[in-house]
Order: sequence, then C-alpha cells, then structure tokens
Amino acid sequence: MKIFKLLIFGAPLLLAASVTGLRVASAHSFPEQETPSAGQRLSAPPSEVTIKFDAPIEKLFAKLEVLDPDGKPETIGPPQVDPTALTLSVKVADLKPGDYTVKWGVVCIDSHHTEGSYVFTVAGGA
Ligand SMILES: [Cu+2]
Repeated sequence: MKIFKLLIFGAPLLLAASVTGLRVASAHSFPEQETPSAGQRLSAPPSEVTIKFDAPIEKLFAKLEVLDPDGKPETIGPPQVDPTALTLSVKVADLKPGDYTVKWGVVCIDSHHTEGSYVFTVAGGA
C-alpha cells in the first residue's frame, strides 16, 4: 500500500523531473549577442536590430519587433534569418531619440520556444 501511494504521488514528480531534465539537456536558442545591446545608449540611430542566438532557430517562427516609446512598431519589412539560422535581424525606420523596446520570440530546431525583450536608447541631440 505504501509503495502504491508512492507510485501515485511519485509519478507527477518523476514526470516534472524528466521534463525539466529534457529542457536542460537539449539545445535552446537564447541571445548570445544583441546589436544594439541591452541597455546601450546610442549617439546615432541604428539602421537595423540584430540578435545572434546560441542555437539554430526556425525561420518560420522567428519574431522580432522594435517598438518606439509609444509602443508603435518601427520595423521595416519582416525579420530575416541568415543562412546559418543563428542570426535574426530586422531593418528599422529612422529612429528619433528615445527608448526602444526589442521583443523577440524564436523556436529552436527541437521546437522549444524562447522569448524575451530588452531596451536600448537613442540619445537626444542635446
Ligand atoms: Cu530547445
């Protein structure tokens, strides 16, 4: 009876452990290098935003948005994934001084989803 109970209550734990183990063991795509980088203060506006990932990403599901201080998209055209499947980039409009939020979402080749956001600043003329 004790063993039976242990099995019942142990199963979800075991499942949780194996899922966690799987997530740790397999490749996940996380940003390795961001251009502009998180928190960076630029004296001149960038023409594009690029994120290099540490593991290949699926072209079909890659999302990259650049939002101005009012939350308005400032990207030009869809984001591009380079042939190595490691770099995601998007062209941006002529950005005025202010804080810009970069929001990204990708799916790695073993289908895990990762996403995040960060802010960079285009400095004012004054
Ligand atoms: Cu993965």
